[in-house]
Amino acid sequence: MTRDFEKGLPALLAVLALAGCGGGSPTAASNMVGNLVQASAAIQFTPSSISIAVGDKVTWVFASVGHNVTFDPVVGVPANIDGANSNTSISRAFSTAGVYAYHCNIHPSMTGAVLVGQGNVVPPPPPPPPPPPGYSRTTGG
Ligand SMILES: [Cu+2]
Repeated sequence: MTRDFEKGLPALLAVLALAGCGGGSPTAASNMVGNLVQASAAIQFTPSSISIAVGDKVTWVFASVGHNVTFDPVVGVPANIDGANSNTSISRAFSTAGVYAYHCNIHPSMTGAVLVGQGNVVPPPPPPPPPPPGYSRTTGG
């Protein structure tokens, strides 16, 4: 008969499962969540424009060709990413709503823009209107 074997199999599988899940290490990539712009070897920023909420960060991912991120000088703009950056990732936070155009000094045809708080992010709903002034609860009886 195979009944005893079948009865024991679930217990055996449970033991194996417990023994096997000891080393679950979480991926440590919380710094790189979303809002990535690739500064590619093909001499372009991808995507060329990115929309974020106020206070969010954008991370530029520089490939093998050196690039920089030089912002137009407008109010609220973060610091430029100067020099020739390759094989690295550099972030900037945007704490002021606005449109921040930028380019690469080395390759003037490389342009991009960061749209901060420009409507892609759903705003909180407005508060409910107050009840009309004449409203009263005297409908009893
Ligand atoms: Cu460049």
